[in-house]
Amino acid sequence: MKIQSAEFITSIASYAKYKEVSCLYDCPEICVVGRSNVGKSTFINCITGRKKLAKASVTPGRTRLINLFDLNKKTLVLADLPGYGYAAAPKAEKTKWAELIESYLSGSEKLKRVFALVDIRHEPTALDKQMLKYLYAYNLPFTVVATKSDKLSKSRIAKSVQTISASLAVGRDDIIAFSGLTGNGKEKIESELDSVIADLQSESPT
Ligand SMILES: Nc1nc2c(ncn2[C@@H]2O[C@H](COP(=O)(O)OP(=O)(O)O)[C@@H](O)[C@H]2O)c(=O)[nH]1
Ligand SMILES: [Mg+2]
Repeated sequence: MKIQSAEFITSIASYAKYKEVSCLYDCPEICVVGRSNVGKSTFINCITGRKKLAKASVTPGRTRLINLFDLNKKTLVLADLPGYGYAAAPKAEKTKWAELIESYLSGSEKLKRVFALVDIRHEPTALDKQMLKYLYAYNLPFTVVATKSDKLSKSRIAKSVQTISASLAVGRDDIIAFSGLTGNGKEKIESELDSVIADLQSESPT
């Protein structure tokens, strides 16, 4: 699915507010998770073709809210989750983010696919691994996206994907090397979106 239209719906600071807002639409949801600065906003801007839809920031840890976007006129709703692992954040704030992310991931019935972003240049962090465990525990279908692939040569990309695959115990074919700069991997993401919609049609009652 190519994203033809993408519109910001609203920002959400609490799970209660999410419940209120998500009642107003009736389509599957996808979300983007990853540590702060991994490239979530850039990923969203790239796949939607809208350079400024999600604010990409040079200051990490700025997104404290869940931002919801309408894709292709309520074909899908995309949730941009606050990034984890921002060391400089005050502890109380970290706890608040964790609560929001956890209640969303465990509670959203509309959520059909999680795009878990990791930096292709680094071994997944402890928090990345924790996130993956969490996704397994809650039985949430996910796709690992290895961002910033433009920073590596082709052979280094293959090696990194191998490392990430081993570290997260995820099949190599289930990891998409991606660059928001060059658009590498964008088509694969688009076919993942197709499969989200196809899965949904096959599970709906006749
Ligand atoms: N070279 C390169 N830089 C990227 C890419 N994606 C993100 N960045 C840079 O990484 C920083 C954080 O990106 P951002 O999208 O704001 O990350 P977020 O905190 O996860 O939303 C910014 O300086 C981006 O320009 C990418 O694919 N390639
Ligand atoms: Mg962001």
